Amino acid sequence: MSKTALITGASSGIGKATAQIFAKNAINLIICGRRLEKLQALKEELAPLVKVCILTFDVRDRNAVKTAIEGIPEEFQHIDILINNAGNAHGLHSIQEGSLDDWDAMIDGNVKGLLYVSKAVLPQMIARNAGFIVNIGSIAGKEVYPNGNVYCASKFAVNALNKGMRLDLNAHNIRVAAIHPGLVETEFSEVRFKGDTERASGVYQGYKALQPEDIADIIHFVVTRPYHVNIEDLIVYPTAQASATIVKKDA
Ligand code: NDP
Ligand code: 8X3
Repeated sequence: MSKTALITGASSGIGKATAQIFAKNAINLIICGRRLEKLQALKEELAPLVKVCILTFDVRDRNAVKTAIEGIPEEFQHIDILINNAGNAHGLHSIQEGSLDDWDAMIDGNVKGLLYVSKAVLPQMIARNAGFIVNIGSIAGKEVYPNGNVYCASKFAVNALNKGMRLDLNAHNIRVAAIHPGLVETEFSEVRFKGDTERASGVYQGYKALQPEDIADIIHFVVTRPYHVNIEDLIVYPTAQASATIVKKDA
């Protein structure tokens, strides 16, 4: 029987690439995000391959998350795989200069949003005694870097929640895994630098950054292992990157 995956943050970057590789491998999709037009274009692209359902909600809005997921059409209600991917960094400032709005966006989106979505999806996985949750963390959840403060804190929280879910869901036969990428060339830096495309593209210049497809490929590998295999924690860097702050760039 074909599987169904719910992917948050499917309108761009890692989430979109994951939807694309899942579709090529016959996994039906529930694609989520706030930008409906991006999700519609993705649905148009992938609908010839698999069944696709669009959900638009802001992961920070607990009622919107609950309503959207409870309202999923019948044929998509059996969710085998949840990819908790939605998230972003907002700003790159010292703790004394950071903005409260940016902090709220990161804690509410990256941490509370992941919790709201998981809470809404879990009951049917627990009822079936099966399921797979993949949490997209970051190397920022393993190492704090200068001016990363609150984004790093949000991803350290994802790292802790991954472990917490793994412990609590063990009795329910549910697999839980985290993937922690280093620098991936997506809209991430454009969001972090609030539309400053020059500064954003500079982040990925002078070396070969990871591409969203690289992470999507790994996510697909992780979720297609035999059921008794759980790859719990993976850190993925571009070859040019040795730590959050050490990147070998062309002179
Ligand atoms: P993108 O900015 O390309 O994609 C982010 C996705 O998250 C978009 O689809 C966006 O959809 C969605 N999203 C963001 N905030 C919300 C929200 N409040 N409600 C609903 N959806 C939201 O970045 P990436 O693909 O790079 O990021 C995906 C994940 O990977 C994030 O969790 C990020 O922290 C993590 N990551 C990224 C790295 C990188 O270097 N790029 C490295 C390590 C981890 P929309 O705007 O339509 O709502
Ligand atoms: C994204 C990677 O190094 O910008 O999580 O935090 S980094």
